[in-house]
Amino acid sequence: MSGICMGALLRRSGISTFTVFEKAERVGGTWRENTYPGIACDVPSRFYQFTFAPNPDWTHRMSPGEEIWAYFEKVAADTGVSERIRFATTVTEARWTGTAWAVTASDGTCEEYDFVVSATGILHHPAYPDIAGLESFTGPAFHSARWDHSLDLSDKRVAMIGTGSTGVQILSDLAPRVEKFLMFQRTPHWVVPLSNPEFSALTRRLHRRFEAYDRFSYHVSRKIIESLSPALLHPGRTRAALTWYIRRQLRRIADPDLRARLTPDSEPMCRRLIVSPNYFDAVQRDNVELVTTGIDHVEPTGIVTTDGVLHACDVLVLATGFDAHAYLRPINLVGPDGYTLDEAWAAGPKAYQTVAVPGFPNFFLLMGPNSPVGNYSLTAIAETQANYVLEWVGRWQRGEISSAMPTHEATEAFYAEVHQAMPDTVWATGCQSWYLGTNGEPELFPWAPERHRELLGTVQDDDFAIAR
Ligand code: N01
Repeated sequence: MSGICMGALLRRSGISTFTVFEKAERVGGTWRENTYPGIACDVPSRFYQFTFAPNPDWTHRMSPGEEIWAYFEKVAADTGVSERIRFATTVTEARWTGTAWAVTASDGTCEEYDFVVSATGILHHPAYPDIAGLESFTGPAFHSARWDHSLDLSDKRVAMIGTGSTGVQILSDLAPRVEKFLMFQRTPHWVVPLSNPEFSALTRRLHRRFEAYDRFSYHVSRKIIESLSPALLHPGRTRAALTWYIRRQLRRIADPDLRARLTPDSEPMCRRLIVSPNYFDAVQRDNVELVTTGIDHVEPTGIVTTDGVLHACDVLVLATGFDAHAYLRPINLVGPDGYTLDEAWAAGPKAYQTVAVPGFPNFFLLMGPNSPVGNYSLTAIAETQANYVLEWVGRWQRGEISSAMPTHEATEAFYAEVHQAMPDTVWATGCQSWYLGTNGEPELFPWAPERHRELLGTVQDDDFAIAR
């Protein structure tokens, strides 16, 4: 998604001398990799699109994954980015030569580029649980991002480990269509129900006919989502009201025992808030069993919990999330004097204002560390960051710079502010989640998304070491 965004903005500014390296055969990133049943975006579609590529044809308030994937393929084709993509090619190394980046790829090529932009996404390295005996299971077993569509699950007992956003969507879609659904929950998550109405033909026609109306809808959706940011960022009335509302939703669970087992002991929104139109109905179905006893090991025929009970199943789904801290690694990024990204990030990923790393000239990240990902629209963040990168590329084109990288001082100053602001945020109220970095601090942007736009709206020359 972010690579398409960068490519499209480059092309719009008249630059075609770039290559997008894509490890797979098609574009789409997370929407290509994740095709599990029930996949949809939990950010309203009107706001989960690029401002330069409005889509009047979204079918739902929160459209299904397949539709989003088709949207990104269309954007890539319409903007001419597709022509610049080298498919089925993995970048293995990018090494600074002193004047440019030598990029080595799996097709045996090594080419020089003036800039390297990492647009590798956040959630693309599946995390597999370390559970004894997992490989001994004799039925199909797969990660949610590697769904096996060849299977007919209608007469199967499906066991799923993991109850995050992915697990909730899978359960909600699949439970009515299988014989039995066993959901293994380690920690309950907060879930908020939100209806997902279909857009009428008239609405779609209006969006098609009046682009201004589409732009208006984008900004309204953005405003609504941004109006909730005080709840995430500061203790106070907005957080209290939203917390109260989210907690109340559990009343939809009729059985007090089930309700108790589904009630998290962390603050709502401390982990990513799960949005689902039908989870509360699905989890109360007769063919759904919630297992909250810890998993001891897996046997050929099922999962054994710590109380010694064997939960027999035919198919095992691992909805166990992703390694969200790898970013572009294992690509070997080597800056001047052989300084590597692994060295720079030995104590955890860090980026100046989310987009650049000291020691690596003309290198930028989209969706880098501390980007305001939360429950926000990633397309909007990518666009902000890609426009920032474009500003540097423009300077280079005009001959104003030959290279630029943020200083250590500016990066540390940014992190001093991050550390100061973070304790007030709901993400720091004490819960485990993929938001947390190795130092235990959320790797998020501790201010409103508007501030991210403001920060990246102007290039601060003083924060950079610039070679002319
Ligand atoms: O992953 P997660 P996800 N034994 O890390 C459990 C985005 N997304 O794929 O809670 C037992 O949230 C783990 O348990 P616990 C979105 O940003 C967006 O669901 O850590 N359980 C947890 O329940 C989201 O936040 C959409 O105790 C184990 C689950 O696995 C992000 O992707 C849709 C375990 C992992 O939850 C990741 O969501 C889907 C073990 N050993 C996803 N190991 C949209 O709609 C892990 N777990 C846009």
